[in-house]
Amino acid sequence: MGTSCDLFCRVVDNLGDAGVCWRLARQLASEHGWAMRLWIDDPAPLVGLRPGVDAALPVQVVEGVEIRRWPKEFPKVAPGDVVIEAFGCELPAAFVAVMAMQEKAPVWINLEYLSAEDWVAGCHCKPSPHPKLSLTKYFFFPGFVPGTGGLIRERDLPSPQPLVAGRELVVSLFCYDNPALPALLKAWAESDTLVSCRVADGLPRQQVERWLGRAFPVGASLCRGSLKLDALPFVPQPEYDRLLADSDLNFVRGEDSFVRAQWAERPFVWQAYPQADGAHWPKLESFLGRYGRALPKARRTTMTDFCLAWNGRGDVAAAWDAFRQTLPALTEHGHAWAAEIACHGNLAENLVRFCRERL
Ligand code: TRH
Repeated sequence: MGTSCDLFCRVVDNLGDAGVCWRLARQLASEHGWAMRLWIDDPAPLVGLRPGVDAALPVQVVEGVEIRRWPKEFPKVAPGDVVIEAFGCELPAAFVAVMAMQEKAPVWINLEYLSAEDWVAGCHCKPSPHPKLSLTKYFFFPGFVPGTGGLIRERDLPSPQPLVAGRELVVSLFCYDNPALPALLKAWAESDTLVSCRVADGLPRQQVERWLGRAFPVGASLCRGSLKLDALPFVPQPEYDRLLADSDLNFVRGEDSFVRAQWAERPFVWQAYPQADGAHWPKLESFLGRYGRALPKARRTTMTDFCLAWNGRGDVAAAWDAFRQTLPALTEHGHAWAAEIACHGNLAENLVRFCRERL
C-alpha cells in the first residue's frame, strides 16, 4: 500500500498559498506515488494556476491529486498516513480528534514559510507535542542550506535557454503594488537600450496601467521611448516557469515565484511580501546575504542596493544602470546558485524521507 496524505491549505491572500500547495501535492503524487488529498478552503486560485480545475466542484481529481473543498462542517473521513498543515492553517478540531484515535497516529507536519534566516535550520524538524492528545506535530522548514527541508523542485523543470546576445533586454514583471515601479518604468523608457517588459496580470498590470494613464488590457502592447510593454494573460504555472527561464531578468515576489526564479537560473529581483511590522526586512537581508556571498564585493553591493531599493530602501532609477551592467555576471552566478541550492535535496524528497522514518 502506498502512502496516503492529507494536505490542508487556507488561502490567506494572493496566489502563493495555493501555488505552493498545488506544486507540492502534484509532485508528491506524480514523483513519489503518494495518494494525495488536497483540502483547500478556496479552490478559485487553482483555476488560473492549473486550468482544468473547476472551482465549483467539492471533489475532483486532477493530475492524480484529489482536490477537496475544505468545508466549514468538516466531514468524517479517515486521515491519511501523513497530514500536512500548510503555513499553520489550523486543522479542523474534529479531524485532529480522529487523528488521535488512529491505532498509529499520522505523521503530522506543519509546513512553514520559506526564509533564509539563520535560525531556520535550528527549528527544522523540531517536534511539538499536542497539549492534550497523543499527537506530535513536526515543523518542516523549506530553506536554502543543509539542515533545512530544501525547496520545491520538480523533475520536469524547464531548462534555461541560452541567452541571445545583442537583442533587447527581456524582463518579466510580477510584483505587489510597488512605489518604486513608476521610477523604474521611467528609467527604462529613457534608457539608451531597449527593454521589453512582460507584465503579469493582476497588480503589476494594474499599476502599469495607472502609470500609463490609459487602458492596458491583457493582450495589449505599447511603447514608451525605449520601453516596450506587453500585458500578459495569467498563465498556468508551467508556462510561468517557462516565461522565467526565457527572460533575461525576472521581478518576482512572495514565495513561489521567488523560488521559481532561482530554478530559472536568471538574474532576479525579489519583492518580499510586505508585512506591517517590518518582518520582511530580516528575511530579505538574510536572503541577499546568502545569495550574494559568492559574488565579488562590488557586484554584491550593486545587486543588494538595487534589490533593497525595489523593496523601498533606496532609489531604483539611480541604481538601475549599475545593476544592468552586472546582469551578465549575475546570469553566471544564477547557474552556480541553482546548483548550490539543489544540492540539499528538494522539499518533496526530504519530506518523504522524514515521514518514511516515522511511518
Ligand atoms: O501571490 P503571492 O504574493 O503569494 C504569497 C501570498 O501573498 C501568501 O499569502 C504569502 O504567504 C506568500 O506569498 C509568501 O506570490 P507567490 O508566492 O509568488 O505566488 C504566485 C503564484 O502564481 C506562483 O505559484 C506562480 C503563479 N503564477 C502563475 O502560475 N501564472 C502567472 O501568470 C503568474 C503571474 C503567477
